[in-house]
Amino acid sequence: MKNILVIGSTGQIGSELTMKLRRDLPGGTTVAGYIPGAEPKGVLLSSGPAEEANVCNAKQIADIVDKYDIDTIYNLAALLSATAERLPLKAWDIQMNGLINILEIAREKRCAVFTPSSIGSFGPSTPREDTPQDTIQRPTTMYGVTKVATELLSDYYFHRFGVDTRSVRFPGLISYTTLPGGGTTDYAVEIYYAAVKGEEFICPIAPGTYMDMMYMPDALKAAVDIMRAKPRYLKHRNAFNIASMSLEPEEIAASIRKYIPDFKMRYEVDPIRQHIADSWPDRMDDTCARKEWGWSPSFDLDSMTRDMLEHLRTKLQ
Ligand code: AKB
Repeated sequence: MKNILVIGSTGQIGSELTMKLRRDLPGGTTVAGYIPGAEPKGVLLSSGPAEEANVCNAKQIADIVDKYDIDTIYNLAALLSATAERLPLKAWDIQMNGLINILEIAREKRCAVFTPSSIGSFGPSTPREDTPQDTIQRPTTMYGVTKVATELLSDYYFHRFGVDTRSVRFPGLISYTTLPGGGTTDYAVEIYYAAVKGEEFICPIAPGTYMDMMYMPDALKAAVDIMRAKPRYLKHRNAFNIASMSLEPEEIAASIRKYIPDFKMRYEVDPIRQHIADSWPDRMDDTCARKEWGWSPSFDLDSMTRDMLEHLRTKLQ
């Protein structure tokens, strides 16, 4: 992993992953791929090259791979779960037609590819507790359908053409740098912004709704470590369960109140997001990731809350 293209570099994951790769892997080039309207700014722009990289434009991506001698592609372009329910055909186009473009380029030009999967790749018939690595995947959302197909297609390209595809199933990701947009787990980020602004938080997800969540530094570590793992130890590839904490809204609110005692939250449940959340697991079993490439998260709820509040206080002051 030396010269890397991050497609979707200005999104929630991409904006931090691009910076981490530039910091942690000096000596190579990490190109920040973006689409018009979501151009990189500030340090993301000044710290390395940026190129327009629309996943649906195969020639554009192939030209970047040639220009920078790219060996690894992080394909982060996606519509998240709630937006994908509103725009299912667009989600299909980006997530599926985009993916096949990337896999074909990777096949021809010998690149490794990381395309994230998600807890959204599971559905209501999946075991909810300790969801196994290999289990029923019959999602009922377009987001989930594209994520299962992403896993299958990525495995297909590995077995059929030897393309080095690897991935993880991300939980809901909590971070302070770039807001997510259109996801079912977004509430777990927005709650911290409301707390720091001194606002009451209106929670769109019902109390008692457990979902896997993870703090961004752990998610970034996973995205890098899986691509650096020794291939001979990987029995699985697309995609590994990775878990860190299983949370419901009241628990996050209680953790925030340890630092902001008068924080207030009430519920206005969004039926679309709630329906999606109810179809996802409560807690994944990540034993395979731990065994096959040493996955281990660092943050728990309270250490994440402390760090989130500290950074957001600086950011929002
Ligand atoms: C979403 O809520 O859609 C995403 C995810 C869990 O994949 N954050």
